[in-house]
Amino acid sequence: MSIQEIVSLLNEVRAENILLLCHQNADPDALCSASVFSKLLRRVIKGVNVKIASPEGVNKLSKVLLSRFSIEVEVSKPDFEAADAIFLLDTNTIQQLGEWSEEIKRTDKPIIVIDHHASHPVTESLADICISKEDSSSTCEIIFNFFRCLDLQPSLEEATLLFLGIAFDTKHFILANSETFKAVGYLVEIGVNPREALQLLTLPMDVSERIARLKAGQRLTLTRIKDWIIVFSHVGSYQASAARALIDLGAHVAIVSGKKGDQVQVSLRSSQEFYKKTGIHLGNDLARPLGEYMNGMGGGHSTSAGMDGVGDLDTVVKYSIKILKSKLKC
Ligand SMILES: [Mn+2]
Repeated sequence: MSIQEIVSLLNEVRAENILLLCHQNADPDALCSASVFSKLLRRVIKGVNVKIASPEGVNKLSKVLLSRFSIEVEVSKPDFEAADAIFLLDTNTIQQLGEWSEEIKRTDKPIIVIDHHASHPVTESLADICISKEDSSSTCEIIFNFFRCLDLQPSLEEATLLFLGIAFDTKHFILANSETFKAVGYLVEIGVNPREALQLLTLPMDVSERIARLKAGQRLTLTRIKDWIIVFSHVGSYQASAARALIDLGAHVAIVSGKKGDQVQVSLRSSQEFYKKTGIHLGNDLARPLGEYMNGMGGGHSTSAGMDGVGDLDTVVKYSIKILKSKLKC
């Protein structure tokens, strides 16, 4: 499946109005890929009208990009009836479209998916064309390759947006492969300034977040289990940011709680090294049982998880240590 097939489908249905959808809370990869793709379509199909919409708005970093670049995104429900073709960008399941997913199920207009996550069977069955390239770092990298296929060159602004999407999804190139670096090299040759562009992906931290992080450091208690350094702390807000900060300070696992009445909210983070060497999945192995134990719910990813429950901070500490000790066979 290629860009040529997309263009011929759009010509076949004489598409005049095209709708590009991002996932909820669109991140820079979703937003930048949609923006650059809209410009590419306007170049390839003369007179076409392309709209970008993102259910429930865009995320914090994307908001910074919206203020910096000329990108128009609708956050209220667009006119699905008026669209001759609908694209889903960086969107793996239609659930990621929130309430708008009903429109996708209902429509008889062509649906085209462009994504870099493993394709979901339901999304595949709804799509007329499904380009899901799991080996691409980002949707922006796929859009970049469309330019190559069409023998077109991105403008400097387009190149910058593609660079930003790729940088964001690869965690500033930590997850990049050789194809990604080739694409990035090309974009930099067009004139993208990596240092300036990357600066746009760092959110300024407000005072209350800084204080929460510093207080978390001040209040931390440290436990060693085998060679692993586990730290606990508590702050009134910004638990997730504080937990990340404690990992940066040197902890292998950071568990930061916040208490509101008898409710306790916990953010858990671990280093990649901890996950790789112990196989302990923070979401499944720690946050979930902790949530059950504390009459709440917990879960998340391998090195980043959260839990909401009822009880005190002491219970969080004791039960977490108990689970970790048993998992680490102490
Ligand atoms: Mn992405």
